[in-house]
Amino acid sequence: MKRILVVGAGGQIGTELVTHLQKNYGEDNVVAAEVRPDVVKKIAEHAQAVELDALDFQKYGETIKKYKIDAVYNLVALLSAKGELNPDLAWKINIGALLNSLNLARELHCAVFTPSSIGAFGYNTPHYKTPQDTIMRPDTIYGVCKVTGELLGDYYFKRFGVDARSVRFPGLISNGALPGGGTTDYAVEVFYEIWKHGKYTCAVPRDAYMDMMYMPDALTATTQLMEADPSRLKHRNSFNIASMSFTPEQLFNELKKRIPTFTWDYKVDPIKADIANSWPDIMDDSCARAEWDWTPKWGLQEMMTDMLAACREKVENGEY
Ligand code: AKB
Repeated sequence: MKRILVVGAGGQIGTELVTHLQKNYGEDNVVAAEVRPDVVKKIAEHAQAVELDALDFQKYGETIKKYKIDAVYNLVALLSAKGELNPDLAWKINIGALLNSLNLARELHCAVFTPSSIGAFGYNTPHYKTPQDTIMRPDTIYGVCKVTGELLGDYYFKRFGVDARSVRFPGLISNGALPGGGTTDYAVEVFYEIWKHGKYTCAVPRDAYMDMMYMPDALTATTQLMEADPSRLKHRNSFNIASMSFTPEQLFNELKKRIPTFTWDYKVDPIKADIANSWPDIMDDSCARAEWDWTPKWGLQEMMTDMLAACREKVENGEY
């Protein structure tokens, strides 16, 4: 059985990916690495956990060796809106963690998964049915890091044979750890605020279409791609994957059908507005479907039912 190291395990994706990987590969074969000591303590209640700063090359390498790791899932990232507030730091963290992952994978013979994002695209990318291979000139430092990451992943594969694979995640909707500093965070926050205050103030413009995905589909996509037959992969870094796309106004209207007392307004953040408007409305994921049988299972209505129930419970238990 493969042994896996998840780096940045305490974030929105890592929190749920660790459990998903444990189910697929067994608890003994998954190690969760995280930089924040308090979060490491929490993870240690249900997984093998280590404190690790992904920018510390030596300790990162020692961890891979100690646990005899076959595949690294590098989830370390400063997200899009937060990145615009400190571009230097975003580059340092996002590219630093990626380069360490790729160089260690080269040296110690591991596979690497690093998420890319809809953030890899920009204003001059076709926004409707965004093709797999198209113009990539992002307008954010987050996007610059994502495009760099995609290119480095393919370079390390072609030049050094590192098995690097990746998907371009849409905005991820989940009820584990909260996202922090993304442009698509509104689509998570609203599910908590609806139960807590019955109203929500949205920082993204009402008509900004963006691809979104429910976390269970994102987790399936991740392991499915990492287990895909390499001889079928014409692409590697990185695959468009899509399942739903909506504007804030459309989501809130759907929520109001379920909870008629729900109200909302907008206090648009110009940074988030600019980012949201530069990203695709909906991506074409036909290459992922053809090359590794990607098929999403969660649509808007099923996602809403699940999210409303899970977030209600968390609010009622005082966890939000
Ligand atoms: C963000 O909004 O920054 C992320 C993303 C889409 O990559 N959720």
